[in-house]
Amino acid sequence: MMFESLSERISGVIDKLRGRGKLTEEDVKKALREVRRALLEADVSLSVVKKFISQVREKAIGEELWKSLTPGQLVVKHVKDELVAIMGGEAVPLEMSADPPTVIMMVGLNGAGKTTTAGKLARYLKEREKKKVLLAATDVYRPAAIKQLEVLGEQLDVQVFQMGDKNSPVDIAKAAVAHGEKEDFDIVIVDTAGRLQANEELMKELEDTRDALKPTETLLVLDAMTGQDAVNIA
Ligand SMILES: Nc1nc2c(ncn2[C@@H]2O[C@H](COP(=O)(O)OP(=O)(O)O)[C@@H](O)[C@H]2O)c(=O)[nH]1
Ligand SMILES: [Mg+2]
Repeated sequence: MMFESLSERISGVIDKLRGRGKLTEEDVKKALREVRRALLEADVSLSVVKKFISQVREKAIGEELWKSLTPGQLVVKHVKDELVAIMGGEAVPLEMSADPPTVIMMVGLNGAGKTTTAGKLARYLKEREKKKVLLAATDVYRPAAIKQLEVLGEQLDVQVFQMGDKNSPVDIAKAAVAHGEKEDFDIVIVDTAGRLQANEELMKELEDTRDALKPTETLLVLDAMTGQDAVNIA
């Protein structure tokens, strides 16, 4: 969502350049100023923005961009290349445990999309990677959270492990992993309850679950609108 509005703004700046023939150095500077403002308003950190702008400017000036016949396209290319570089370039594959099942724990704030993402991940691992996946329902706090996961599991034809809401999340998670071992599951995705960082008791419980499970991967699910506070949540 964040990158949609950001990319719209950047496209707007670029379109202004694209429509014209030759550009002056001043045109390019002005466009980069607008890109800079768009990035800052999208909550990209100042140091990242500075680096981004200076990289694009360096490349653009190196090519004497404003003398080119299609300067707009070149600016688009540089902006895009740099955005991809900032976003981390390549995707990192999920780490699989040498001793199955691989345990993946979904963490993140209330409503961030943990359960939805657990479902998407389960489908991906099942269909693309041909893995036997178990979903574990450990959100015992929100009414209907278990049901939500069960409905997802049914839609995806993925087994859901649950023990109702009378057991502790740690116990349910441990039992789910034991079940996964016994039944030869490749992967157990543990859907946890939402966490507000301010809530110390719940944070502690999440840490206990992590310590008990020693998950292969812990995935932090964030809303794209979170911005720089994401660093604090992590
Ligand atoms: N637009 C949008 N909505 C999402 C996305 N992921 C989840 N949601 C919605 O956000 C709400 C909370 O999602 P849920 O997975 O239950 O969050 P959880 O509390 O972290 O488990 C639900 O209404 C979802 O339909 C997403 O990628 N895009
Ligand atoms: Mg949930």
